[in-house]
Amino acid sequence: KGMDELWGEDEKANYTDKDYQWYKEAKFAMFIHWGLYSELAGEHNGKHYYGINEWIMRRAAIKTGEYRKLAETFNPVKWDADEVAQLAVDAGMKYVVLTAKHHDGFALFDSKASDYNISNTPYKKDIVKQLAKACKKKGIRFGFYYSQMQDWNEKDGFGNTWEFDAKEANVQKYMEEKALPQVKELVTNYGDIGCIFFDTPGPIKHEQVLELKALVDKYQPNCLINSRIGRGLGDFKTLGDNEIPSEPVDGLWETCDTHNNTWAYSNFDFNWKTPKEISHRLIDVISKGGNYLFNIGPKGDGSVPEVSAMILRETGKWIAKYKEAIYGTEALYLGGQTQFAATQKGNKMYLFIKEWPKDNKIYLPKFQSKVKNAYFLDDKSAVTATDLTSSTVVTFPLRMPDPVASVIVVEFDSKPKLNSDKVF
Ligand code: H79
Repeated sequence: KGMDELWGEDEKANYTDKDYQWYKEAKFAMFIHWGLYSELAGEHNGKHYYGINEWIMRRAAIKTGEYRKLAETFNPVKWDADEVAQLAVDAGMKYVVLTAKHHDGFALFDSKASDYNISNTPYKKDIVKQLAKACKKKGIRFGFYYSQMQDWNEKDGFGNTWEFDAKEANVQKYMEEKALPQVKELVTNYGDIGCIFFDTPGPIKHEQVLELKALVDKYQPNCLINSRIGRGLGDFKTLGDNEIPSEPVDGLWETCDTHNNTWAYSNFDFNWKTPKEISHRLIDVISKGGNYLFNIGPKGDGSVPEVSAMILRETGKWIAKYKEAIYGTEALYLGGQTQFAATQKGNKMYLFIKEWPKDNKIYLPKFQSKVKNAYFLDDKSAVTATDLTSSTVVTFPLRMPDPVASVIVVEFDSKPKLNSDKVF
């Protein structure tokens, strides 16, 4: 219950008139959680904080005076924006979303609206500028995360209950003096912004959301805004953190997912998802019509944890092999099967086999469309797909399964259409 007040009651909007085709086709993207908290890496005053490290300021109840000292030592000399953008490309990701400002209030960009920003660190250089430029160079879109209400550094921001009195907070003043001016800087100084990930709208008022949205729309009319702007005014829906829906969702939506159990880097979390797990979660999301925003958490020195980078590059190899079945596809729901899932494009169904069936057979629900042809996507070797009275059975020859997931293409005489919406 306590957390409910952070999210607002209506974040369902996921329809928009903006130019969203690129977003619909993109499917896979990189989230980057990086900031002063990355320096702490899950540890404060000798105490270890397992779980989400970007919340360490609140979890350890660190006062602003002490937390701000992290800016004096923030010097991520190993950060290389081109390398990170290249990692996104290698992983098969089509856009990148960077925490321009998280709840701790520190901005990774040169801000005139608040001196609590990257310019006033030993590093000095504008990280948003570097990454926006690097993404453009690599041909992928750039977007940012911005915590519009929660700002633990400001007495008028929302959320810092351990140092300030919430009753005294003048949230409108904070919006006018920091959030709106900083968002204006972000949408005017860094070229095209593909999308914005706002977060934890909390007590934000309808008029405040309208003002924020109008500001973004004025300078970036096609920038897609997520539902966590609040009050049902987003262009696409952000599901709950790490949430994959059990059934298809219409409209534009995104699942954001951690690589381990924290968004920001922690020294104490080794629970990395494997390439197979990441691919399977991607399949789950795209078979229901969404985008998969997958997170990396660079260290305080700016380097991406090597194991995280290696796993993403490995995942990217599988994605590259089956790109036809991934990008630009639509949902095709075959029931909540764990063994397989599908996408579609034109008259083709792409059937992802996550667990190879022992009898080399998959029973699909009955299609109205007639099967014309079926084959493995990787080597084009033939597969038998037979229309039965109540199902379509796909039978394949003995072969080496792809250890991540194999993909079978089934071509129909028309757009794949199931006999019934009620499958299994
Ligand atoms: O940016 C990431 C998270 O920091 C952010 N959303 C994603 C994208 C987020 N905002 N709110 N939450 C996550 C909910 C956080 C709840 C908790 Fe906690 C934080 C539960 C456990 C840690 C607060 C602090 C309650 C207990 C400790």
